[in-house]
Amino acid sequence: MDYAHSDGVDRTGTSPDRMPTAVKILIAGGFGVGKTTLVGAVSETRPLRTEEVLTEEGHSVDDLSGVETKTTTTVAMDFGRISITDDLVLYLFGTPGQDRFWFVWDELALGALGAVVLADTRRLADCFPSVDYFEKHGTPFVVAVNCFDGARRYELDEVTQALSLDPGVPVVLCDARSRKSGKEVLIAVVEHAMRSHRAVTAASAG
Ligand SMILES: Nc1nc2c(ncn2[C@@H]2O[C@H](COP(=O)(O)OP(=O)(O)OP(=O)(O)O)[C@@H](O)[C@H]2O)c(=O)[nH]1
Ligand SMILES: [Mg+2]
Repeated sequence: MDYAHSDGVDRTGTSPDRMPTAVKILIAGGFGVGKTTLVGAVSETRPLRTEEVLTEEGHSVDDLSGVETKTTTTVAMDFGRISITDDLVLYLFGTPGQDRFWFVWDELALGALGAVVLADTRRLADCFPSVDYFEKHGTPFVVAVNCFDGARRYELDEVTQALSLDPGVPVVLCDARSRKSGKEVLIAVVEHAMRSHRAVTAASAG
């Protein structure tokens, strides 16, 4: 797919100093699902992180099952940048995974073209709040199942059913540690968001 021209704008023959289109994508999902890992794996610039150390005192509120080796958590956001083509740059905003940081979501979500909801099949229900949020706000999103070692593999349509997703919501598998895999997820969300925005535009025109 040629993203540069998919918005209907003819940019052939434009000057070499033209600015690429920049879009904002959110990386969301439950606690410890790999959001910071994904942003770090794909970002071309050194990612900005806001990590704090998980303390003993927090163990009663932070459910570490499945991610027992985790030592830090995101308290505000992750930020990274990746060029998909010469004409399209994505700015990635990773959300904090814990409920007590919900208050930053509305700020982070402002102006986002689309979102990735990362899911861990060992704790699938943890991504319900993210799915609910994007459904409620009409933000196009894809669900990316982060394939942790040893986690049970599910069929993609089992994930669709378990999360009661609209059948139009793409579900993909990924490895959040892999740049190639992360980039494929981002291409999936850009394609889905463009399809959704075109459908909305067509419906309001006709
Ligand atoms: N085996 C495996 N480990 C992973 C994968 N993705 C992330 N991890 C590990 O899982 C832990 C959690 O990853 P983070 O990227 O911090 O998760 P997060 O979603 O940003 O966490 P919060 O910000 O606290 O919600 C880290 O120790 C990662 O190294 C994966 O695909 N496979
Ligand atoms: Mg994080």
